[in-house]
Parts: sequence; C-alpha cells; structure tokens
Amino acid sequence: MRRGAIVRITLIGIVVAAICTLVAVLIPWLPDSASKQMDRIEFIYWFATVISIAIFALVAAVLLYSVFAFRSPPEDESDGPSIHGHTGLEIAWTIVPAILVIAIGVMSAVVLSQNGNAGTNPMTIKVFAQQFAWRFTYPGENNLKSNKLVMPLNRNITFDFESADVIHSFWIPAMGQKQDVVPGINTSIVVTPTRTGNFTLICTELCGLGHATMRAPVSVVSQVDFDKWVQEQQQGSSSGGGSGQTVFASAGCGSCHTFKPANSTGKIGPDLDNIAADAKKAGEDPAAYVKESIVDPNKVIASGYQAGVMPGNFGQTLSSQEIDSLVKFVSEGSQ
Ligand code: HEC
Ligand SMILES: [Cu+2]
Repeated sequence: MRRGAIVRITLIGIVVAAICTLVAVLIPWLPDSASKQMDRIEFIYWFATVISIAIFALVAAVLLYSVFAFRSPPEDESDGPSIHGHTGLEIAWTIVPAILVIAIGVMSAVVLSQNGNAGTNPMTIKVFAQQFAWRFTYPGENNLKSNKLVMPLNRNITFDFESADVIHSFWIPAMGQKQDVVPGINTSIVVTPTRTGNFTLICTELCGLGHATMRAPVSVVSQVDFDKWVQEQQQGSSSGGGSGQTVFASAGCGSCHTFKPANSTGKIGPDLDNIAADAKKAGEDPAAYVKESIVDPNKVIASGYQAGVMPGNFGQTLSSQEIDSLVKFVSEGSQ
C-alpha cells in the first residue's frame, strides 16, 4: 500500500477514535459507583469500551478511506478489478478479534467470581419480594424487619432472595449487582457498599400492574450509625410497632389502594376509604369483610374490578398478628 494511504487511514482513525472517546467519557452513562462490585463492573465496561472504540475506529477509517479513494467517476460503467482475497489479512482479522473476545470473556469471568465472593464473615440480609413491595429481614439482629434497606459501610453483605408470587428483580443501580428473585428458587448476591448516602432499590422485572411503584429506599451508613438504627428499630417494635399502618405500608397495600389514613393513593384496587359501604353491600361486618378480602381476595370481587389482581397469599406471608392489626387499621380507618 502507498505510504500516503496509510497516513490518511491513520488520521481518519484517530479522528473517529477521538469522537467516540468524547461520547464515552463526556456522557455519564453509569451512576457514580457505590460498591466494590460496581467498581469491578465499571472496569469491565471500560475494558470492553476501549477495545470496541479501537476496532470501530480501524474499520471506520478503512471504510471511509476506501469510499473516497476508490470511488469511480459517474460515467464509469466498467467492472472493478477481480480480487481473490488476502490470506494474511483474513488470518489477522480472525485471530485478533478472537483474542479480544476471549480477553473480555476471561476478564468478565474473573469479575463475576470476585463479585460472587462474600469473603469471611459476611452479613446476611433476607429480601422478601411480593407484588409490589420489598421487605428486609436481618437474621443477625434478632430477625429485625424493615421496609427500608439500611446497610453498614464497607461490609460484605449477602442478600438472600425470596419471592412470594412472581419473578421480581433486585437492582440498586449505583451498586451494580442485579439479581432475579424467582419463586421457589433461592438466589443470592453480594454487595459491599463503599459510600454512605441514600439510594433506591428498583424492581427491574415487569411483575404486574404496580411494577413501576415497586421501589424501596436504601441507605448506607457507618457501622456506628447502623448499630444505632438497629437499636432504635428494636425498641420501636417492642413498644407497639408493627401497627396496622406499618403493615399496610410494608406489605405494599398502598401501591394498589387509595386509603387516607395511610396517605396512599394507589389506583389499581378500590379506594379503601369506602370500605364500610362495600362491606354493607356484601352484607358483612366491616372487620370480617376486610379480613376476608385480605386472606381470600377472590371470594368477593369488588364491583368494577378483576379477580386475581390482588395477591392471594397475604394469609401466608403475613403473621396472624399482622393481619389482625391490618384489619383493625383498615376497617376502623374507614369509619
Ligand atoms: C396488586 C394490587 C393490590 C395489592 C398489593 C393489594 N390489593 Fe387489595 N385489592 C386489589 C384489587 C384489584 C381489589 C378488587 C378485587 C377484589 O376484590 O379482589 C382489591 C380488594 C381489596 C379489598 C376489598 C375492597 C372492597 O371495597 O371491596 C380490601 C379490603 C383490600 N383489597 C385490602 C388490601 C390490603 C389490606 C392489602 C395489603 C395487605 C392489599 N389489599 C393489597 C388490589 C391489590
Ligand atoms: Cu417486582
């Protein structure tokens, strides 16, 4: 090849690579990392991006150069020269990409196994997903229950997932790790938070009508603040916590139901502020009607609504005390 051609291809390649690099660097594609696992995922992301930019710049440079250098004049109807390939070039464009793809694969496998390693003495948090709410249990803290995910800084945390109904997916964008929560399968992931602050846990598997509302607040605090939080929660729950209002929020009732006493505005199920009238229509005492609606929602279907939308398993996923305080809260709140 002529020297001039090589110089031109190189120049075009540098320009294309520079533009791609600007797009990659200047746009904040990823949230600021807040975990060790996300740091590693970011590394893989950049590793693959750099390789992709190099290959793209090379291909684009040769292509752009050829479009101009080998274009034919408008009146030229003749066939081009017949070319029989180039063995050296073909070997190169097979071996080089193979090496790069294998490199990306090996690096990803290493990161995947590092990200799955909980190290010694991890802290376990059980995550319970149900249409359309998340609940957390801390087995190391006397099975403390919470609707908010609070994590101590720099601790390896193993999340053990359980789903009560359909497939959900656990994702805190700044922490990278993402895991499907599948009914009947015990899945888990490890997260090591590296930054204090408030984040959001998002369900990323379309799980039903209230999917978009299936979020939970996440907060990363120092170990000292975490211990304080645990203490506060434990005191709270021994002095009458777990009230109907708390259960209403934690079980996700508010994502489907409007109910003034709970400040909820869900629109998927009936407005529970009218529950007394609906109980009357069904010819039942409000408390009995509410209890039946929670434990066996498909027995009486509120008019204008469909069966099978309200989860049918609250009878199993809530304790009988939780159901009792919920029934009291809903039936009395409406009077
Ligand atoms: C996925 C959305 C959804 C969730 C979550 C949900 N519900 Fe419902 N709920 C409905 C729908 C839809 C109906 C109407 C159909 C029916 O009667 O089963 C309903 C009906 C009811 C009724 C009867 C209302 C009436 O006017 O007849 C009560 C009471 C009720 N829900 C309470 C609750 C409580 C308490 C919770 C939380 C433990 C809850 N629901 C969670 C969707 C939901
Ligand atoms: Cu979900």
